[in-house]
Amino acid sequence: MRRLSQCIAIASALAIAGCGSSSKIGSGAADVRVPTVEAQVTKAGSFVLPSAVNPELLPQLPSGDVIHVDLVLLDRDVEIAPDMHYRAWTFNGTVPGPVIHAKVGDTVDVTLTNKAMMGHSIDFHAALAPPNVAYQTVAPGHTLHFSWVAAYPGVFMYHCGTPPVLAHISNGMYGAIIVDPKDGWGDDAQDYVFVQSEFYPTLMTGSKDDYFGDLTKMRSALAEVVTFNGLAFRYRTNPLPIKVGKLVRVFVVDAGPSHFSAFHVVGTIFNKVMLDGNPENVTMGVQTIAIPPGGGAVGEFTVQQAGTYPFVTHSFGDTDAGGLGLFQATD
Ligand SMILES: [Cu+2]
Repeated sequence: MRRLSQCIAIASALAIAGCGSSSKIGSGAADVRVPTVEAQVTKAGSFVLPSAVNPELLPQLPSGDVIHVDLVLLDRDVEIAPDMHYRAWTFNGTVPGPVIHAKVGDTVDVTLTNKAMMGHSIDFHAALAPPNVAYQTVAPGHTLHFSWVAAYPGVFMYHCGTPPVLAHISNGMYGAIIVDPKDGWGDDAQDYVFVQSEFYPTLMTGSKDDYFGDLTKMRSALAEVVTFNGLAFRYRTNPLPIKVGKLVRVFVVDAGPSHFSAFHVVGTIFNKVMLDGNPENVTMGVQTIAIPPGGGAVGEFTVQQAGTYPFVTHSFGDTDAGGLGLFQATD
C-alpha cells in the first residue's frame, strides 16, 4: 500500500513537472502517457516469496492500474529434464520466472531484490526505458525499484541483462510478460503460456545428476536440453486439456538464448497469429510460427475433433531435446 501511494505521488509529480511524453508513441502503441523512468537502489530488506503457480497458466489480470511486480533473485537447483538437476540463476526460484500480466496503460511497479551470489538485473522488452537506469545491475543484498508504463500490447520477454547476458539467460533468468490490448484479446479462449528455452549443461565433478551451465557450449549454441516452461517434455508427461470447438490461445515467448522457435501444433492450423502479440500484426492460416530469441507471438486455433495434438518446435533437433508437449482434446 505504501509503495502504491509512493508511485502515485511520483506519477503526480512527473505530471506536474511535465517530464512525461503525452504524444502518441508510434504505430502499434496505445495512446498512453509514458512518464520518465527513474530508479532507486536501496539495501535489501526482508521479502516474502510468492508461491509458484503452474507456468502455463495466464494469471488473472490484477485490478487497478498499478501492477506490483516483486521479484527476488535466487540461486536454485531446478529440474530441467528427468534426473537432471541444474544449478540455475532464477527470478523467484523458478525457471522460467513468474508470468506477469498487465494491460495497456498500466504502471508496472518493479521491486527487484538480489538474494543471489552475484549481480543481476531485469530487462523488460515490454518497456520504454533507458537501460542504464532501469536495467542496471543490482548487487547482492540490494534492491532496485523502478516503474514504467505499458504502451504496447503483446507478449514479451523479460530477462536478466547483466553481462555476459548469454550466461545469465542460459542459466534461467527469463520469463514472459503479457500486456492485454485495450479491448482485450477477443473471444473467450483457453489460454496457455509457453516460454521456450534451451540449456547447455555439464556434469559437476563427482556427481551423477547435478549440472551447471557450460559457457563453451553456450557460445557454440550446442544445446542439449530444450524446454517449454523450463522442463524437457513437461507436457508430454502431463498433457494440457483443451475442448473441441473452443478457441485455444497460446502466448509464446522464445527466451533462447540462441535457438529460434518454430512453434507448431500437429493436426491443426493457426487461424490467426499476432506477431509479438500486437493485434495490429495479424497473419491468417499459419502452419508454423517463427519466433526469434527475444521475440513472442500469440496464436489462436480451434480443433474440430477429439484426440491428442502434439505441439513442438518444428526445429526437430530441438524437438528431440525436449521441445515437445501434448494437448489432449475432449468433447
Ligand atoms: Cu543475471
